[in-house]
Amino acid sequence: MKKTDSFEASKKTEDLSMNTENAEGQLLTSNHGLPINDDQNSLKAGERGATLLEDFILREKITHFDHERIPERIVHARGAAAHGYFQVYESMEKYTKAHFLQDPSLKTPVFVRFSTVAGSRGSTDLARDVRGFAVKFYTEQGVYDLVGNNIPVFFIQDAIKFPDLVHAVKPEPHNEIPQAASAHDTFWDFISLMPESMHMIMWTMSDRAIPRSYRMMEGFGVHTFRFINADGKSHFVKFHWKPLLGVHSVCWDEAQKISGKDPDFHRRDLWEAIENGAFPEWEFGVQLISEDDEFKYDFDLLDPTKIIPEELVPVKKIGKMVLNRNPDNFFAETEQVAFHPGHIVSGIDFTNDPLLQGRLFSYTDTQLIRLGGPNFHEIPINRSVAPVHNHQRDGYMRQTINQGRVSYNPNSLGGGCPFQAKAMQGGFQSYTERIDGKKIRGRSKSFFDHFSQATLFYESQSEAEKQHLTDALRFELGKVETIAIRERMVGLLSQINKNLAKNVADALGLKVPETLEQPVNHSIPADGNPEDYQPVAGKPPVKKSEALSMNSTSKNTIKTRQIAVLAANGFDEKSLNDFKKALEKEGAMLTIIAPKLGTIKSAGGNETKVNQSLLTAASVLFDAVFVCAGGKSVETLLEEPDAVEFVDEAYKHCKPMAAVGDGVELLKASNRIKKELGKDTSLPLGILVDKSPEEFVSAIAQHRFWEREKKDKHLN
Ligand code: HDE
Repeated sequence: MKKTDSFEASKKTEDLSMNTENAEGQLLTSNHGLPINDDQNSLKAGERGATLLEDFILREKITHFDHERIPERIVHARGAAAHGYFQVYESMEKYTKAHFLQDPSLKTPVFVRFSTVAGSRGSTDLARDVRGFAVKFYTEQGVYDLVGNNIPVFFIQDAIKFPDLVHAVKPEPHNEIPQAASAHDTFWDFISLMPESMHMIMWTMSDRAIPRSYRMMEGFGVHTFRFINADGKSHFVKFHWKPLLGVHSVCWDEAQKISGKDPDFHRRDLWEAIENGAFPEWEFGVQLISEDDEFKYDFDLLDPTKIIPEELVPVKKIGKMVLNRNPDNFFAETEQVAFHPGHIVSGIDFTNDPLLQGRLFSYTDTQLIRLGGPNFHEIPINRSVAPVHNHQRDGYMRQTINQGRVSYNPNSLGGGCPFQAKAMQGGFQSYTERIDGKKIRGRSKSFFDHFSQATLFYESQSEAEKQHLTDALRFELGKVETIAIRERMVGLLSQINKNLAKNVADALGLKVPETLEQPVNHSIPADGNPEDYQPVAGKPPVKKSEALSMNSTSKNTIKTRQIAVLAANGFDEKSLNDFKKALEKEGAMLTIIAPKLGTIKSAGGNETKVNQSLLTAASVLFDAVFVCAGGKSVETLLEEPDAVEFVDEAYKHCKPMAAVGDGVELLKASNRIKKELGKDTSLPLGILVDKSPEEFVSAIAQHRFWEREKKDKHLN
């Protein structure tokens, strides 16, 4: 029995089981149930003759194959997903009547898809990109989709700019280059003309855009939504997912190398964690703002380029989500799942955020082309566990067999069924928001402060994070060929933070203009007066926000961390066993890496299985490195350039490393480490020689020792 089977079968799992198929012990058949006798040869006129048109078995097989592909998602094409459940900690009745947020004993099934945005279906997981974080709750009152990202703001304020943004970031249309990368001219051309994107750019240039794992990312609903309680009272709400493993990232050099060594790194990581029973968990958090406080802040709650700092409105953790089952079939589930921010339940409602309003149109529309028609809600993964009764009928691939002659409302022939649901029966009622105003194409002035929260984000970062963000901009703009685009970007960055602009400009061979002119906003109507559309200088809502820095994330666990153990024949069994025991006790996963596959013999003559050879393993795929003691083992490893490169790279990427006994000799074979070890008697941060396994556990929990990196002089 698979570990995941031991978990309580959820309602959705039962529902899906009606459509699952298992061929174990069965005869091969055609799609129409005819047992097939020969699946190796087509029907021919004579042994060497032409294939006959009559061969319905061949034709069925090839025709189905020819039609196997559907269009990939226009954005978020590359993804991975898992099943699980959500449970609220205490009733949220005071704020919302949403049924799944009332009863702490209720487990609501969920299906969650994580994704990158720009790359195509086969692109690398480690692109510098936003990650999608889409959750489908199969509630007893219908499907609720929380279609969020791992970054709490967005590039643009109005849905009408979305096709422009996506065209700019996708591979350039003349040569389809580059794949899954924003480091090219069209993206930065667009961005450099759109000051409203600056806050999001700070996030996407930070290490948040290269997560260590989907399991170590935050999720955000981005827009402000509404909670509505049974009395019809509304609260504004922002949604958060907080991973229990903390928020962690890799570094850019590593990301680029992982893309070559294992482009499925995140997909594999999610899959393996669940198969191993290390179920990923997130706490669900809400920031609640009363209706009366709508205009209390310097920023507009409807502006999706703004956060509400947690210092102003704390995140209240109201529940937990656990992912405990991998999909049975990637296409049927992960590919065919159709999310839509408009799939909501009573107790939750929208606001007038103009980005959200546009999304409410887009998602159903895109499923119509992607999944081929209006019945995509009947596909098993999309099917509601709450019963569905209405007068919608027919269309391609209709599955439901509606009985009776009535498909209209009002009707008397069907006894008036199905009945409209009263509010107390869960009938959805839109929030009766008062709207007074002229019909205009325009944007509220309250959306015009484009820089203060970008500054807040930058200034809330740790030194190492600032350095990485600076380097990311240097990399991305360094790949841009048009000098004028780079110059415009330096101008915009100087509005955020002068040192940041200077450090980026230096690397690009540019100068920051002495006098900082207001940047021009090019996103204005043809007859608009540019003066009316200039960004306004706002004040950051708080000076610093700890929650914005990954440095302040929880660093108290090494659960599921991947530890590389370098060893060869003659290794010291005791030191390996001591470390193995201590690390595995804390939930880490060890991989024994040796020059060749098979087994290695300890100095005492006992055999241990090798999990990977130096040829198939790579330092960038691990969180930490342990070098076993044992003179002969270390001697062998020293003769392997791949072993030396392994520790050298782990050092470069600031990973915790431990060596016991002669193991330190392998570390010293790396020039970088030797230089550092030679500096004084104390060891460089995160390098543990002849230390206890427990000290190694604490070092791994720190994730990285960024202090090892070279820093710019002017960072702040
Ligand atoms: Fe999406 N987005 N989006 N988006 N989005 C899609 O729907 C769109 C936006 C997000 O795993 C598409 O089924 C518009 C913000 C996720 O299947 C499409 C606008 C946020 C996913 C679409 C936005 C998201 C999508 C493409 C601006 C974070 C993947 C395929 C108005 C809050 C869901 C599809 C999955 C997917 C449109 C902006 C998140 C075309 C028009 C902001 C996680 O409908």
